[in-house]
Amino acid sequence: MTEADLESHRTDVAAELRADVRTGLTAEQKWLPPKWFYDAEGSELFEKITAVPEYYPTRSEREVLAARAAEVAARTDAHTLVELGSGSSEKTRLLLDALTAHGTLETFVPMDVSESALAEATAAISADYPKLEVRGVVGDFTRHLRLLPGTAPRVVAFLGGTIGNFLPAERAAFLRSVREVLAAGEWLLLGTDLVKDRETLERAYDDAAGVTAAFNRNVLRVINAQLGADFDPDGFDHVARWDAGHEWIEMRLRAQRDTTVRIPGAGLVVEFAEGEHIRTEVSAKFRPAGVTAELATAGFAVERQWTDSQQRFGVSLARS
Ligand code: AVJ
Repeated sequence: MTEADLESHRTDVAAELRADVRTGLTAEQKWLPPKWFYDAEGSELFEKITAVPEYYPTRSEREVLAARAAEVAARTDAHTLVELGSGSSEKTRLLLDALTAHGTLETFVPMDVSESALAEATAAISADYPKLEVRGVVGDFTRHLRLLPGTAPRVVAFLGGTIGNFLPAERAAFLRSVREVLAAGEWLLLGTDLVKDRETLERAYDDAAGVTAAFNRNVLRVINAQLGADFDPDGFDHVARWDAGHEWIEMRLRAQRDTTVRIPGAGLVVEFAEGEHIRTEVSAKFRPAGVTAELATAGFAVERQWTDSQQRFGVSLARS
């Protein structure tokens, strides 16, 4: 992107945050979209979450990718690897190594809403893979998919279980939109966290060191910084609950007392009663057969499906 593009992108992003805050914080049941966690600080906190002992998804997915990356390369003959929500692109190296060794890869396209995380990742990958063309895209993968460059066949990797952060209807729409930008014979590599016991799940989202709690509260700091709000993040408790009916983890921020928050950038004054919460994230967990069915509905055929040795996390390779 040029500086002018970046600048108009930032304006876009600010307007979107304002709209999301207005919609979410004036709703009967208050909520905020999880993508606003990820400013520079939030992206760093997420990286720290991936290292806490309770948060297994990153390690479980890495185990699958380490075991299967060569098979992904052999089956897909990918010329382009696109990574949606790439963050630090750390697990992606397993794929880049395999695809480079296979000899077909030309271009890597990491896409992320976090400009800082993307800049760091792009620089690091370029340095380590000098023959690879690296084309970072700052953008929201729910809206900017059409911008994806690279020659076919492309593999679009959507890892980490981030698909679980969509609500079911958004998830269906998203998978369809990915299918629509791909030509027949291109690929989606999808990471999905799997349904398991409540204790393991709730611990993963409420670690003893409090990193996830800080990550959750960070969304209030983002709103303070971007919209001039006066949230006291420490006045909200971090809550993570397994919802067995929906099969998702729900993260909330719960007001410790009656609170009035001013959000001038959104033209809002928001009242919280003691105990009232903002839903800040859902993280859906999946069953392998359900993933296959949802992908089929979107127009993908699952060719391979893998899990780690403890069957905690799934990775599906699907053909469009
Ligand atoms: C963005 C999907 C990787 O839902 O597990 C981690 C974000 N939230 N801890 C997830 C998150 C709380 C995460 N992913």
